[in-house]
Amino acid sequence: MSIPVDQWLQMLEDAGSEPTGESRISRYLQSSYDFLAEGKRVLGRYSNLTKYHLDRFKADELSTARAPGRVNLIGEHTDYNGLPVFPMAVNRDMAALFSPRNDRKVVIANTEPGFAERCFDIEESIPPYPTGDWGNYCKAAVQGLLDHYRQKRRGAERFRGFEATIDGDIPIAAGMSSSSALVVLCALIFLSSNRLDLHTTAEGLLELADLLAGAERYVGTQGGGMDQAISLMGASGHAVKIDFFPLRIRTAPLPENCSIVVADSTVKAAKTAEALDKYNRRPVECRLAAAVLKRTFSEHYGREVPISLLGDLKEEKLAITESEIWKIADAALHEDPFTLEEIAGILGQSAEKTAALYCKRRNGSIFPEPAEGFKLQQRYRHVIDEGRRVEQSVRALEEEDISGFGELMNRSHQSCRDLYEISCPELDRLVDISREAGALGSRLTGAGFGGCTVSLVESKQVEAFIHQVNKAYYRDYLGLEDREFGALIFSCQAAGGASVFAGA
Ligand code: NG1
Repeated sequence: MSIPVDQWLQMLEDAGSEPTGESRISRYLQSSYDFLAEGKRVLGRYSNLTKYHLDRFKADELSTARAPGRVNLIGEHTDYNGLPVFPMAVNRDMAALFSPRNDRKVVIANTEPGFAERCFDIEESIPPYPTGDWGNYCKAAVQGLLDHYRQKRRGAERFRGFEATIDGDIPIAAGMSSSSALVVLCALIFLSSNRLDLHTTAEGLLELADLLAGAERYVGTQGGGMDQAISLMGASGHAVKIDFFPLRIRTAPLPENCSIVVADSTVKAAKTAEALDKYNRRPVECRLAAAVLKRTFSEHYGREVPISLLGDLKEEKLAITESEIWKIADAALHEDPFTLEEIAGILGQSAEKTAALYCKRRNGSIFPEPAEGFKLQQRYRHVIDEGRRVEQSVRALEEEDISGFGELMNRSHQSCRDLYEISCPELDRLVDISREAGALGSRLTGAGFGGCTVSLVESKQVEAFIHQVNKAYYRDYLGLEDREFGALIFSCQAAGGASVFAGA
């Protein structure tokens, strides 16, 4: 299935001399990247990756794979609540060269010196590295697939490992999902190394996306399934609306006269233990809000009303009219934060049991009650309204109502800032500056607490827009020198989903 190294080198050379040529690597790269616009950069990257890989590993044959990052246009923190998101895959990715091994070892090197090589054995239960270690994303993918095939009784004990060199050009810890792209990439490498074909059909991709969303919890986040799904199923030139439980996708063309500009606030949204707790507090609050609502609805109707996620508050799911749903839900959640004691009282059980049911971290420890209490009403309001904004945004794009879409993005940011409280002063400033610089809409994107903003800008204004943001945010607000901020703001193209090229 793999390509002999000399053929690979020859193909890279052919592609270099003839960027739009018909060689197989050239065709693979063309279907994965906007080869005409950035062929030179792509080839430079792959040449560098090849050199690194061949210096490190003794390979006679090679395969390659890539998994894109994403920018979420709207729909923040809705996925794990069972409500839709609206991201696009971007032309920034994690790419790898790899070869299967004959034993059960996984060896991963990285062209980035900050990511030291990792090596682990494929075993029934793979012990994680310390929290925050990059190798955990690879372990997450391998463990997830092992568990999947073990359940299907597909000879998981015979799986073999691989050696790979990885090169990423997605800004790290910036809310563009470099970590999920790494999970998806390692999953494709593992599947291809073991001649498994889960990723080769449309239904298989949905199954794989679901499986990897669960698998990534290995690293300790309690996130939803947006990032893995969009990395696997991105569509060139399109944003993708993703619905959950069950996972479904629908593409919507992006307007040709507009660009999507991503700007890094430079505040790192790294997934350290402390940052994980900040992030995970939101899913905890959403689960508590859903539990309180389930109890209230069930008492009101004298039957068990099936609410386990905030996204279950739907007429078709509950067999209750929309207007009744909102009347009861709005009345059940007061504005003042809830104490654990009060929630336990509503649920008719002890505080200990409530904490054990709804406030557990992945490692089994209990998430502590925040000093200010649990802000159930604010979190509920954001999630429900944000889900509606996603539906409205898809319609706006389909009707080519660009300013309507921009306005929804602006409202989303406001809600992320005031109700979900996942913004920070730098993101707020960057969003304000972006709007002053002509963005039709601008908002934080991704988990929040730092990372990037996404702005919708008329294509003919992009250059002036970037110039003004450079000046007002990076130079005047952050006090950076010109040479320091070249790479921090860029417009990105909607790219296709992850792929493998094994030469077959
Ligand atoms: P990022 O920005 O990649 O940390 C996280 C979650 C998403 C989603 C967003 C917020 C993971 C892997 N990703 O994304 O599922 O909940 O936050 O919309 O947990």
